[in-house]
Amino acid sequence: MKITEVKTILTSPNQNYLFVKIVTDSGLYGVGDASLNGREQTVAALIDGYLAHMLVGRDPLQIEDFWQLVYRGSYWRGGNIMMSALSGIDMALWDILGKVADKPLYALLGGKQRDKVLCYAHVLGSTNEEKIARAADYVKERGLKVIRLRAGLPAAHGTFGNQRGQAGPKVEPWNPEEEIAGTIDYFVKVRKEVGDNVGIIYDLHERFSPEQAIYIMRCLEEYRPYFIEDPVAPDSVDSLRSVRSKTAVSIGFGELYKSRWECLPAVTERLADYLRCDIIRIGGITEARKIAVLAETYDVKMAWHGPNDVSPITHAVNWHLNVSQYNFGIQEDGTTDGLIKNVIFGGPVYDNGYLFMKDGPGIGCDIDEEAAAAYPFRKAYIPVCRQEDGSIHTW
Ligand code: CS2
Ligand code: MG
Repeated sequence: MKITEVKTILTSPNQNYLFVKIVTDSGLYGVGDASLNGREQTVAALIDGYLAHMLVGRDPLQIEDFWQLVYRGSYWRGGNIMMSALSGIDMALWDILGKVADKPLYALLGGKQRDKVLCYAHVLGSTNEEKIARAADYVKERGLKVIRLRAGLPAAHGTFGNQRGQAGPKVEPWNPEEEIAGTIDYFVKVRKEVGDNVGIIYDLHERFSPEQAIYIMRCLEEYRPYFIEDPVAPDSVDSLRSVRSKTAVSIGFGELYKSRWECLPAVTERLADYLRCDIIRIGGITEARKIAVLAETYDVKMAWHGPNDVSPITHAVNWHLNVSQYNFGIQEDGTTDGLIKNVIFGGPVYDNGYLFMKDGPGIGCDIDEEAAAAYPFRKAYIPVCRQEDGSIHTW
């Protein structure tokens, strides 16, 4: 079997996405997700301009070899653009392998250890009052066992605040004292609203300094967070070490990691209880299974990143990894029932706090290219924060 064509598909139903479709001379093809919110066109250019030519004519089942060829063969290691491109291609190659073997992806990873996947959803809204009411509704009406709150008062409008067709990033204000007080107040009110038997994750979204994060986490300790996510930015491991050494609540970390090697301190020093790598950021399925085993070795659970700016293809890959891994922790369910469902078919289905998927070969998703073309790509940017003095702050 040989690869005959590699397509990149940019589309913008409810949000921008980038897909990879790899076609073989047998007629079988595989699909992958290479979406990188705010930089999709650059990833597509890398695939179209450099990587596609390296794939055509290759045996699609030589997956690991291609991964090493791109990661080590490029000399310039990794980075978000390279790893997103590699991840999308890697997913498509595993999808082809599953179709050749006529087995679902989880069967290629060692088979199921569970049939359903515990998940959590984002509680979003434009005011705290709205979000607190929605949190209660999610628990009572949708049966969620765990919910996720996010820093940023109020939450950005639109999908992560990015409006398509912008000339540049939307600017949101950042006032640390207001945010610290608001974060604690919001969490306490949600805890009172949903009771003690519901897990509450708070994504601090890399926005606080170590001392601010330590203060917040100590204030929240008595309210038992399920985990505090991204208390600090990933750039300085010492910041995470400082937070870990001075707090006693679970930490989820890692969605911004771009390689297995970046994960090492958080895993080998147990600076995190939940490792939250993103399959697209980290190098796809080939890399994800290695990272899960690394984390298992240090008793760290996996909580793969699953926002709504990755597609049902990535959510499906998360699901296959989750059912087959021993050290599965919990899955973020940022899936959207929006227009993306007109473009990508298949993927996990939510029911009463868990995610399920029906059996099928490979990843279990497909793409309607005509439907994708009906939603032309429109450049969008992730918002930025500026402080009162006008300086930039992590969004
Ligand atoms: C967030 C993400 O879900 C999360 O954990 O950190 O939604 C993040 O804001 C987006 O992926 C940014 O595009
Ligand atoms: Mg996050």
